[in-house]
Amino acid sequence: MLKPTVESALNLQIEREEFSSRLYLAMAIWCEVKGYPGAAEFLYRQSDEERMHQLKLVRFVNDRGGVATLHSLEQPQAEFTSLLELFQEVLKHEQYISASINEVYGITLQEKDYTTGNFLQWYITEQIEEESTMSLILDKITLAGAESSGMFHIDKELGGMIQDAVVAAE
Ligand code: OFO
Repeated sequence: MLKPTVESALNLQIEREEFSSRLYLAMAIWCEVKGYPGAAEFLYRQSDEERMHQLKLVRFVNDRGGVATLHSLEQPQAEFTSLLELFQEVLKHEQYISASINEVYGITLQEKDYTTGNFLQWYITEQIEEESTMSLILDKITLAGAESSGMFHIDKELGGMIQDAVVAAE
């Protein structure tokens, strides 16, 4: 049975994962409309992944005798000045989510809820991977400079990252 402090921390994380999914959806839409199809595919996929992260938490809370709750969410940022600014926001958001997961993990330690702490390890590892992928992308965009030919190649590369992930999953 989940303690109320752990249950409410997990519910807050559910809200944040749902917001992440909506934020990446808004970003994917911006990329698609602005002519970055590769980046759009990448972000649509990220949005789906965040939804999966949310669902995994929802199922865990319910399985452990708690009740997953949903909240209303603020509207995500939908306008960006460039692909560079957009991915700067992505990295900032991932860092914020990592801090949030660490906070929830800290609460499980305080409450001696090692089962939930163990469950959260998956999220901790996932955040390390996501932060490193996003900062790699950001480095590439920065190196490519603002020219449209550089952005064209970055966009193709982002589209290719999706193909690689699909092949790896098969
Ligand atoms: Fe939910 O994986 Fe990052 O944010």
